[in-house]
Amino acid sequence: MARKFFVGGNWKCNGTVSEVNKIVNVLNGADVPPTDVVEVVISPPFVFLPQVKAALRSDFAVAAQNAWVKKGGAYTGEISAEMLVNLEIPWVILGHSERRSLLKESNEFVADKVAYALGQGLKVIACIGETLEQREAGETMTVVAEQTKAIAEKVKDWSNVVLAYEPVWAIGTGKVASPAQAQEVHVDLRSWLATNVSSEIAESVRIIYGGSVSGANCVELAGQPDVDGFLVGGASLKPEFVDIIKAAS
Ligand code: G2H
Repeated sequence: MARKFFVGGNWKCNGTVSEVNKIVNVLNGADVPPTDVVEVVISPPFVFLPQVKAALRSDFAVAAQNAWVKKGGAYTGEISAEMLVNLEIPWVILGHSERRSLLKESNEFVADKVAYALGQGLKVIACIGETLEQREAGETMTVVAEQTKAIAEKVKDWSNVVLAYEPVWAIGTGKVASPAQAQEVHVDLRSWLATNVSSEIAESVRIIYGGSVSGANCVELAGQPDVDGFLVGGASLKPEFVDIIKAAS
């Protein structure tokens, strides 16, 4: 079965009420390919989730940028998967490299979060990717495989998982991976999944690319057979995000 193109907009820790309204207005007025061609998911900061969900066009979905690793309770400052489900937020981004590096989220912790969120009925954009140091040491696939293995050990049903390959050196730096670099890792990752999980999952799971995706580079990246979409940061706050969605067609 063909993998449907997926475009996520990760707003990270950005926005005000009026900026959010402006971006949503641009998205709502955009002429984009239909939902059988592209799945679009917008991920604002937690505090704007209800506002965005209420105002956003119905063919786009919303995602949280994180969720707590288990049932809520005495965890000050955290947001539980149950709360997201209660608010009818269908998606969550987990394991973003900014959380792995700045907040020291380990492979195991991320995997526990992925498993818990899936268990609560959320769909998960699970992020993986190597640092520049690891790439230069020839460790890209080792790192990406370890991150994926931690998830694979705790997740059996991959139907609600999208894997986002985001090389850390390309994130917010303007240094996008070349289409060939992205394709190479996506192919290796798919082959790792075929060997270590199953050939069906390797074939069906969407592997999207993230890291300085823009209106200028999205078409060539989208042309790679194993690039099933994008997780977009900086450019998702700008009108060019619409061009990135259109790269699906
Ligand atoms: C990678 C990406 C979105 P940017 O973090 O997840 O951000 O497109 O700004 O590099």
